[in-house]
Amino acid sequence: MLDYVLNGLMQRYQERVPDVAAIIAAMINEDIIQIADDIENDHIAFRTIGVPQLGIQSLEKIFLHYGYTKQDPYHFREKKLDAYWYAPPAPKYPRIFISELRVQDLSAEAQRIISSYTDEVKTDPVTKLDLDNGPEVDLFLHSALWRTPTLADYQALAAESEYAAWVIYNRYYLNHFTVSLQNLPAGYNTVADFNRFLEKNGFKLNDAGGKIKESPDHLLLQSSTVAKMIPARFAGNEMKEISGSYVEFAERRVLPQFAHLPLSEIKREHRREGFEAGNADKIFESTYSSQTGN
Ligand code: OOG
Ligand code: NI
Repeated sequence: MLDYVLNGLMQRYQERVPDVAAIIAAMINEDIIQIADDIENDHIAFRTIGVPQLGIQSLEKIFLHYGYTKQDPYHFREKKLDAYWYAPPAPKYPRIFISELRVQDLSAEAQRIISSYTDEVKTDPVTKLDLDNGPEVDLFLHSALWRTPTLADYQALAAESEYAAWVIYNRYYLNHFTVSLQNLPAGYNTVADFNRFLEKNGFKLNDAGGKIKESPDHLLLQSSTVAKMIPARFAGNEMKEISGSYVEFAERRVLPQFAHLPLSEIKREHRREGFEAGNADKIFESTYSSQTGN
């Protein structure tokens, strides 16, 4: 069931984010990988709106049902966001990062706009799903929970929270998948090297706080592309280009207590786990106008 749901998410995401196929093609062309399936997916991420019947507590039910376990919380005061990460039931599956907008921290006007949409969802929709029915869950993750927003509402929200505007339009569409770098061939297995490869191939990187986001322990390094603009149809057929999704890259270094192990023995559990609030704070901006330039 989990395989079905993850495949559905990745398929829609690839269709919406041209950088995904382009990065895979560039990696194959440079002999970094042979086929797309050689890519290890470090994690995927979702964005949600923190109202009682939705938000993290609703969406997480799907993945908890499939054996994911809830891990550490993260807080982003400035961006008015909270998040958790979830460890997968087996190492072959990606970690999951779910964030949620702290709606109560926005202005009364933004809260009014948001609830005019989210009030259409009367009760937690996940409780009504048959989570053992893959196609049903796949359809839920890719269908509208509320009416198509107006462009005016989208723009009013964006002025206060670009995250809010992104979710009101894009809903549960996958926000990114993450190419795991540490097991790639030498020359491509660090964020520094991989960024060089990406830029040589014309991909635009998020440079908020620098192109390499590094945890204070120096063990988790991340970078990401800037989201491409996608044509969006708003209520009344108004069209406007808005940020879609992006691609992330992560390098997890070996923990100091396992530094003596030969590389051939290094497994996932020997490397840095989890996420880093300082890195994440900047990665969120991959869809923000400060990065997209729109
Ligand atoms: C998530 C940003 C944070 C990470 O790996 O720290 C993140 C988002 O843009 O929704 O992905
Ligand atoms: Ni991420």
